[in-house]
Amino acid sequence: MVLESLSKALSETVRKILRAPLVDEKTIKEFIRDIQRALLQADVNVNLVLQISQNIEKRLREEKIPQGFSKRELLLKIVYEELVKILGGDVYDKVKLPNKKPYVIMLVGIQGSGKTTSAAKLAFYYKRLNYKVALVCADNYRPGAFDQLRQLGEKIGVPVYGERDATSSVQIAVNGVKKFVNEGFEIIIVDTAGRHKEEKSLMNEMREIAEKIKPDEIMLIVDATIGQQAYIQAKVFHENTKIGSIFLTKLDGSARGGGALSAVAVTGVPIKFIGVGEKIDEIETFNPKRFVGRILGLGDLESLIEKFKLAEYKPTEEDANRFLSGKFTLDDLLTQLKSISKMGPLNKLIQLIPGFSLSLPDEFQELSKVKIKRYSAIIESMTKEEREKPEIIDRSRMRRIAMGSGTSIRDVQELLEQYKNMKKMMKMFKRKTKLFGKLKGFTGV
Ligand SMILES: Nc1nc2c(ncn2[C@@H]2O[C@H](COP(=O)(O)OP(=O)(O)OP(=O)(O)O)[C@@H](O)[C@H]2O)c(=O)[nH]1
Ligand SMILES: [Mg+2]
Repeated sequence: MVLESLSKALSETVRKILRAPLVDEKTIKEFIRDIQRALLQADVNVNLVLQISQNIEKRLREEKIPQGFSKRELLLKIVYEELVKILGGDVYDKVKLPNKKPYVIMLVGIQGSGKTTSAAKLAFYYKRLNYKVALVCADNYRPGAFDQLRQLGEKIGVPVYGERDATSSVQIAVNGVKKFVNEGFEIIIVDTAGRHKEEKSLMNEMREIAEKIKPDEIMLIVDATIGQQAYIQAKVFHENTKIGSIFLTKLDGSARGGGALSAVAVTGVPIKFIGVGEKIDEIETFNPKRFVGRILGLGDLESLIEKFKLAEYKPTEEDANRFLSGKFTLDDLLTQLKSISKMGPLNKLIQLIPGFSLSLPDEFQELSKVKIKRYSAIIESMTKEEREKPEIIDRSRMRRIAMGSGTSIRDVQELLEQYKNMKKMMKMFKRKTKLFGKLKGFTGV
């Protein structure tokens, strides 16, 4: 798996704390020291490591253990959250699929960082999500750059634009984007050159291309094997052209990947993808929460975190009002699904309605964990438009959504059906609650 050594060290540490008969000061100190050691070995910046350990200790001192939880569980939750934080935290939750057409992605990065390989991986990734994708090779420095991309494009059936003997890479980029926009392509990925005599001329060229083609997203490609040095690279690029996302390559087998990940996350730019091998399908979307769950090697971690969330969940008046206003969009459903487990927030909300002691109907109760995951993935694979107007989801959109979420068309249909029922239920609740007059019960929850 990615970052094998870090993962091994961390999961070992976690197992140790799980086995410890007693979680006292000494065990905790040792636990934190083990984590420090693992992070340092993965080339995470020393100051960052110190900061994490201080945060963990401070939070352990200050946070009360919620009822029904043990100190051990609280400790794990804090460690999980602090690690997620250094990898970008909730930034990922805001990362969406391109929802504008055409959508132009410009790749930048230094020589050998993996731009061309990643361009093809991205094309493959989006093509599988049923987008009409094209590639532009704006690298006229390296002979063979065009051929490299063309061969990759051929493999995945994606057209590649390039020009031989052209003198201006800016012009190639402009021509390529124009051509593919005219031909109705939805995602156009522009590969650029990394080979320049000096940094300044590279930055100038990137700026010039960006000014001319006005990409919707500039994606920085960074080689993870350079470890925490990745910070300087990300910073310099970010200052010159506004970077919208990061693709971290060569995380497979890189012992310093943890350093690279945490270093680029400091820029505040979301890490969208990671490269985990040379092959075209060796690309993964990056989600700090999922990632930390994996490297901590604790299968149950996610459910533990969910349990905490649930215990901490307090519906706001706004939640309640929206819930009852009948404006229950797929985005609302997604939010609910994310915090729901069996006796989730929906139930809590309903119990707040004065005069309502009834529990939820079966179809709410029976949302199993697997289904919640599946439903969330399905909604996450929808565009903004689809979430707002689910009625536009026809069969071809269903197919795309199913592929994007790793589910089947039937699953998508089922989700939409469930959603419709829930929406109906909301309306019914609304009518009923009217009978009970004002919803005073919601305040001061
Ligand atoms: N192991 C591994 N190798 C990768 C990954 N991504 C790219 N590479 C390799 O890195 C090397 C450089 O990749 P390129 O895509 O040509 O890099 P580039 O940034 O386009 O290079 P220039 O165009 O010369 O600036 C190639 O050997 C790729 O196979 C990855 O995720 N894992
Ligand atoms: Mg290249």
